[in-house]
Amino acid sequence: MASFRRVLIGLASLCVAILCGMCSAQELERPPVLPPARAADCICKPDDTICKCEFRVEHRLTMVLHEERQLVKVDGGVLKTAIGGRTLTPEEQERVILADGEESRLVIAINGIFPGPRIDVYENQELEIKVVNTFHTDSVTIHFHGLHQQGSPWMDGVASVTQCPILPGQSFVYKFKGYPPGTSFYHAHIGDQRSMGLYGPLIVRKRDIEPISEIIVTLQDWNHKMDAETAYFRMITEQYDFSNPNDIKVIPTTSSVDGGLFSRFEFQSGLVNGKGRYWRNATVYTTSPLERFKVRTGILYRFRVIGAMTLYPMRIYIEGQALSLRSSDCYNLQNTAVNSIIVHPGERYDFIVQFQESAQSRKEYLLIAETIETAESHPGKYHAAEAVIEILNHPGKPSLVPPNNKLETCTNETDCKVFNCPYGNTGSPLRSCLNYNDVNNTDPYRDPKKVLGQNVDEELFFNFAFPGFPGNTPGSVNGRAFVSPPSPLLTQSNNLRTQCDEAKCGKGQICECTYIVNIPGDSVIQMVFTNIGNGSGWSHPVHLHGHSFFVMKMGLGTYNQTTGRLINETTDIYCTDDNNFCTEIGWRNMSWSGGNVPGLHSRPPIKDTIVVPTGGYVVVRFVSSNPGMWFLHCHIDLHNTNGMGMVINAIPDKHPSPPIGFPRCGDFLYNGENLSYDTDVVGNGDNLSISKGLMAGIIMLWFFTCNI
Ligand SMILES: *[C@@H]1O[C@H](CO)[C@@H](O)[C@H](O)[C@H]1NC(C)=O
Ligand SMILES: *[C@@H]1O[C@H](CO)[C@@H](O)[C@H](O)[C@H]1NC(C)=O
Ligand SMILES: *[C@@H]1O[C@H](CO)[C@@H](O)[C@H](O)[C@H]1NC(C)=O
Ligand SMILES: *[C@@H]1O[C@H](CO)[C@@H](O)[C@H](O)[C@H]1NC(C)=O
Ligand SMILES: *[C@@H]1O[C@H](CO)[C@@H](O)[C@H](O)[C@H]1NC(C)=O
Ligand SMILES: *[C@@H]1O[C@H](CO)[C@@H](O)[C@H](O)[C@H]1NC(C)=O
Ligand SMILES: *[C@@H]1O[C@H](CO)[C@@H](O)[C@H](O)[C@H]1NC(C)=O
Ligand SMILES: *[C@@H]1O[C@H](CO)[C@@H](O)[C@H](O)[C@H]1NC(C)=O
Ligand SMILES: *[C@@H]1O[C@H](CO)[C@@H](O)[C@H](O)[C@H]1NC(C)=O
Ligand SMILES: [Cu+2]
Repeated sequence: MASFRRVLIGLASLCVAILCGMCSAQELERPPVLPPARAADCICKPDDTICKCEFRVEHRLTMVLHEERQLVKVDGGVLKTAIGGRTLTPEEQERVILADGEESRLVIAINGIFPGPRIDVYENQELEIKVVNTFHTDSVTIHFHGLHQQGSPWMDGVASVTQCPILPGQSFVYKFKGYPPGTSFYHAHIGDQRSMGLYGPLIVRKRDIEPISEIIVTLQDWNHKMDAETAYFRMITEQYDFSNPNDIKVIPTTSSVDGGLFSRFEFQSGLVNGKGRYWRNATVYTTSPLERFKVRTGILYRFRVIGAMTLYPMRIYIEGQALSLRSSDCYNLQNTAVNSIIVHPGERYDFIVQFQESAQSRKEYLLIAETIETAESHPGKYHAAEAVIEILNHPGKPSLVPPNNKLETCTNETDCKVFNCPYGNTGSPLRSCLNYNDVNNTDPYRDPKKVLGQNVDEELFFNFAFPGFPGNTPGSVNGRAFVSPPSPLLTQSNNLRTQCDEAKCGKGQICECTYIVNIPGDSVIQMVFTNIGNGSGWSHPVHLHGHSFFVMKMGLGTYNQTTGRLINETTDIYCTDDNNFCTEIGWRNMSWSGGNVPGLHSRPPIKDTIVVPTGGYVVVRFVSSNPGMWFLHCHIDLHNTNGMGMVINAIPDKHPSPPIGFPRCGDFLYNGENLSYDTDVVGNGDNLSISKGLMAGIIMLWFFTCNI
């Protein structure tokens, strides 16, 4: 036995020696990714058959040295100990969770960092992420946003839909394939934990793509006072400005240029990769250090921008630079030169920038992601996330407190192009709008042929809004506010007791239930997402799990051409009920039914998250081929937890079986000697055989050795 083990170890180290040689060679060729990988990150090697990482989910405080238990303050862009005022060493600075440097606020960290570690995986590579919940009270789940989970629907991470919440003290291994390739992210999928920092980048790489330097930008809106539950209740009630005790004021809801509203989650600071500064008013800001990307002129940089915001869409641009749009949500778009891109919560954008040396060039440029709230709706405030781009080969010293010149060279004659407006026009001659009707898909990996044409197999309408009688206007889809089941729908659907009751739901009624719609396999599914009727008017980026869909058409209302304000909602859709709750809707022109919609895109872009314009609609299509229970919801967590979500049960008769021992959970309704719930045994998935176990051990050993 002992000798057998020695042979094994010998074999393993031989493997390690050979493979490590290979992986370091690969590493040399790979151009840099900024920010550089840290020990906490999960960086897979191209040849790993299984890539294993551990994610310890924990609470941390901002502005402390965690190990030393010392409070930290910021002073003129420099971090110092709060008591004693000693300047931190670079190593200490790295360890401080900053956010906006205001207060010492509770956040969620993974492996000690905020936002969570970067996952860097290769296309179709197997990932095993062991999530360890070290919280005292809260449960967690993690959703890998944008990944299809084909064949592994139970790894989708939606609490009560695809799995039981992971309880404090428990671990759960997420095992799935890295697909599709592109820029994605992972985030909490229970309650509003994402707003506390439970998210991180997830990059799926093609093995053969032309190498290019990369800059990863995660965007977050930040409130340094509210935890997740407080934010939820502030949205439902009101929020107040207590700064002057003699004059307590309600903080009003802000809006975009079309009059579209944003819920009450007061924006205080924007964060790029967890760092930002708090603009006390439009001119005075705190000096907390920003994320800093060190670049060189003449080199192409691929920016991978991830919309991890809780609520606010942000328009991203780089001072004085043109952006070449390349992809969104993992799929390629025809190269389009734009000046800025509006990123909605849940969306991702890749664009390319090349910095040039010229007479006007500077040592530093700011990357700015400004919310799309109008100036009038938040007077005296500036709401933006910022990061510094430092040109290494330009003379001069970097600044500790970079100024914000908000340099954008738009004129009436050469207006700036804004991509992905959720409305018709910007209300300014300086900027013009492009949306998904105006860009073409150039992704060679998915052929749109099957979804083109004037016929579909299934046609579904989903209205995302807050309709209802005053006092009862929950977030809902088709008037149905989502109720979480006691057990995961995917694996313990027998326990569901809150099915939608057609007598209480539907035409002109508001109900609370677990809304599930079945779709068949091998079919062209058309979904029409709307944001209309009583309870419309709020921004909703809609995200479908398990799929990427073709965006066939974006339909808008009518706008004032001068001010950009919405005048009327779209007239293409007809609401059947007298209350205008739009719980049952259809095309006004009946001849559009069955897929015969005029103005469909001939080269439709592919997305998994799309904003539904206020007063408008989006037509999407996909071929149904991924059995499972897939959540379809507004990606603003606060709206989703308020009920704006539902489940697409894809190909119900083809659901695969979960792995053996997959966790089960549910109510306990005391019923004497009788069992009140189903006892069917689940699982006939993979049995871990000995040879597989040994192989995994060897791979793990290799992985860890290579990482040192
Ligand atoms: C911003 O705040 C500073 C300091 O409180 C004050 O001096 C300044 O007048 C304010 N500016 C505006 C535009 O309100
Ligand atoms: C740009 O157009 C707006 C509105 O048409 C006008 O008010 C403004 O004066 C123009 N600015 C310039 C520099 O021409
Ligand atoms: C998109 O493709 C269509 C059809 O090939 C073409 O007519 C159109 O000009 C393209 N749009 C852009 C913005 O290139
Ligand atoms: C929604 O409809 C209800 C019932 O007709 C009405 O009382 C309420 O004022 C409407 N709300 C809006 C925002 O139109
Ligand atoms: C558009 O807004 C302008 C400015 O408020 C107003 O004068 C004009 O009448 C509006 N146009 C329409 C069609 O409502
Ligand atoms: C807006 O819709 C109303 C009701 O359908 C209609 O009477 C009005 O003419 C529309 N206004 C515009 C500017 O389209
Ligand atoms: C209904 O739609 C069809 C197809 O687009 C069109 O030809 C027809 O004119 C429309 N009817 C009305 C009343 O708008
Ligand atoms: C238990 O089940 C038996 C048989 O179905 C039934 O007669 C009995 O009433 C049940 N007991 C309770 C406490 O529900
Ligand atoms: C798993 O292992 C059990 C016990 O060894 C065996 O009976 C069963 O057939 C195996 N299942 C599969 C899917 O291999
Ligand atoms: Cu929403």
